[in-house]
Amino acid sequence: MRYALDDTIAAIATPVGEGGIGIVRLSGPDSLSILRRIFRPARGGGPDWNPRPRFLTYGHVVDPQTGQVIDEVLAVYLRAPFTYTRQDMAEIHTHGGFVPLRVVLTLVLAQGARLAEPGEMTLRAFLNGRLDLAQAEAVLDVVRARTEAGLQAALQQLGGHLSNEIQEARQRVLNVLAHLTALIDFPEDDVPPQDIVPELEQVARHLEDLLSRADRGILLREGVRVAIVGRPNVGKSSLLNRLLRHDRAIVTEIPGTTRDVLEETLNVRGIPVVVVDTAGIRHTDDVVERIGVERSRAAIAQADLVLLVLDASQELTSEDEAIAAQVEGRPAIVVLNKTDLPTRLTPENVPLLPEAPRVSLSAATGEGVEQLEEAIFELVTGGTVMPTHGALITNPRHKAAIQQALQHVRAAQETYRAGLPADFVTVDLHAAVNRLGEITGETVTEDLLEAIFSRFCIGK
Ligand SMILES: Nc1nc2c(ncn2[C@@H]2O[C@H](COP(=O)(O)OP(=O)(O)OP(=O)(O)O)[C@@H](O)[C@H]2O)c(=O)[nH]1
Ligand SMILES: [Mg+2]
Repeated sequence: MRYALDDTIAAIATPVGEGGIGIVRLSGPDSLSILRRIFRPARGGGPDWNPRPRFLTYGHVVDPQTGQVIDEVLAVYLRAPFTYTRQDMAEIHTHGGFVPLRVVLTLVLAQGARLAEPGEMTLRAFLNGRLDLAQAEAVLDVVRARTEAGLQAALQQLGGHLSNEIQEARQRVLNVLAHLTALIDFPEDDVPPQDIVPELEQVARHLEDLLSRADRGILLREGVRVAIVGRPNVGKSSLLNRLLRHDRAIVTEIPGTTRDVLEETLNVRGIPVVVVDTAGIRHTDDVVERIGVERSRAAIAQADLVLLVLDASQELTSEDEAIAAQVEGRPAIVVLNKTDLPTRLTPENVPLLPEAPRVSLSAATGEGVEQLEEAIFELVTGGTVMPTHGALITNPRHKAAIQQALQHVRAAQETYRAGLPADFVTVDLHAAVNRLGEITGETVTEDLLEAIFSRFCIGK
């Protein structure tokens, strides 16, 4: 990634494909002059065209070399610093097809703009102080949100909730540091006494509070993987379809119908749940089925939660037992399917996975499916409700930084209590300040920026 800020970058900001409109976006000092060269407003154009910032103007994109009309568009100029990147920007709203977008972009690049890297617009917003790092990451979380609850959490972070709390904690540590530094630098002067213990204790409590809700927040953002496993024909694919409320997987009475691993995302009370339907596990000589069975085993290993499906209308088989043995030790729910038929298995008489909750249901009628969703939610959240106040940590990077900052604050408290010299205490406090600064971006390496912004889409 290049960190040049003084050139003008451009990219297609809308997704590839057909749509009502598509947008080519520019950011940088030449945005307006490039727009002037290629855009001919329907009225009052020419090189002196002076668009009113933030107002759309109707007209045409014209190739200045050939005079050929490229597309009929709306164009807008956005004047620095009141823009996303805090630079001059322009947008050209073309017809939403791949060719008009590509031709307009090519023309913009021919006028001297450089093709933007992924996330480079947001990187500029960050480097120009429009957003801090946690807010910049929230932009991507908003785009990628898979549930409304996830979107809400991302919007809160974008609005600066998390940043404010982190800044507050960081400022408190900085105040303590300033006091200790004064003691070290001017030992003979009268530095007013300050009890740093309660101040650091408050910071530590605050960080602990944030951490206590982090796993919940990370769930909202990242979701969980749930693998549906069981021997052939017990109704795994029927259950997937039921959970999705549409027929995604092929269901037949032939054992071995599903031969590959299927993935779909569900919303279980705000948590994105990726459900994986697998091939029924059994010994088989069929090459394709055997590969499917291997993948099922891998799906168990990768899942956060396993649904072990049994056919309640039949006695347990050695295959059921063998599969249960593979699931042993992992978070799991035992699903007794086909309760619309006369049943032989009940939640009480199934000895497999004794620790796991049991849910009886019928994938055929839908009876009991809500209880399964309930059980999934309970298991992944520990049953507690989503916090509605205070900032929510949704990002493992932030969680790790807070954990480390907390350790340093705790270590500083220990050192201070032990009566060691002040500069021993300040080492840890400096480290805590730096860790907190990594969240909002005060202390940040180029590698970290690269890692964060390269995950963005081009044009964002
Ligand atoms: N009566 C009844 N039949 C069901 C139920 N769930 C599934 N079935 C039937 O059981 C058969 C197998 O269903 P599938 O969903 O294909 O089973 P599977 O576990 O995915 O099977 P494989 O892909 O072969 O491993 C089909 O004939 C379904 O209609 C149920 O709740 N009640
Ligand atoms: Mg199946």
